[in-house]
Amino acid sequence: MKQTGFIFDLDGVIVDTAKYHFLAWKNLANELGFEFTEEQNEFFKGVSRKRCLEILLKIGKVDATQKQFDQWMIEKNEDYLNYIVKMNASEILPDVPRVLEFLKERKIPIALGSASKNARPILQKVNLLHYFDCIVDGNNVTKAKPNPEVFLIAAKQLNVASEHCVVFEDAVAGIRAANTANMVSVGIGDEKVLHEAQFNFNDFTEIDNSFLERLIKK
Ligand code: B16
Ligand code: MG
Repeated sequence: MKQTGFIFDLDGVIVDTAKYHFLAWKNLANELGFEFTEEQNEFFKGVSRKRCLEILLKIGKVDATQKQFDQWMIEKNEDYLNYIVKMNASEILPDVPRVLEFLKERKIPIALGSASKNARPILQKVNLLHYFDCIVDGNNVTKAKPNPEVFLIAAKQLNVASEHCVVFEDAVAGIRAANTANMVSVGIGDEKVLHEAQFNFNDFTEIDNSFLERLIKK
């Protein structure tokens, strides 16, 4: 039997940091004189910080010099980090620890594959860092999802063939990245949005141990 590897996205899969990203982008939008809604924030999920700011400025019809752009990137992240420092294990999404523990007990390699450059401190804050054999995040990639780079690097670091990797994702771009990498894609969230995934669940409470066993033996 071939070794199976599991790759988890962070935001929207392990923790709900989308609400903090939203608040930080909203604060910046308000400072620049326009509104930013939760509906608009949906399009920011799984998208890099730089790309998010480009979209935000388009929404607000704001032109920026390179210097302003860089400054606003820093400002948004500092604001975001002020929310992150207050995070704790209570913010882990339901049943994530059970799934991680189940895989760990079976010595299954586990990776994080996230667009965030703050992945490590967040995992540390919620006390989950020790589950991960490798962390691949926004600091390690040059091409954003839907490019499969983040997951391909993770598979390589886990020393598992791509076709034997399982990816949990909440963003369409992430599902596409997993499919392009020839990995098993599991959508976490709205099935209508994530219909390109091979499997769909609202959250990890719907994923039982027998399903995980099946993925391991695939
Ligand atoms: P940062 P994921 C993504 O995380 C978020 O979904 C996205 O909204 C955010 O802009 C991106 O990380 C970059 O985050 O500003 O912390 O580097 O879903 O890929 O885990
Ligand atoms: Mg995500």
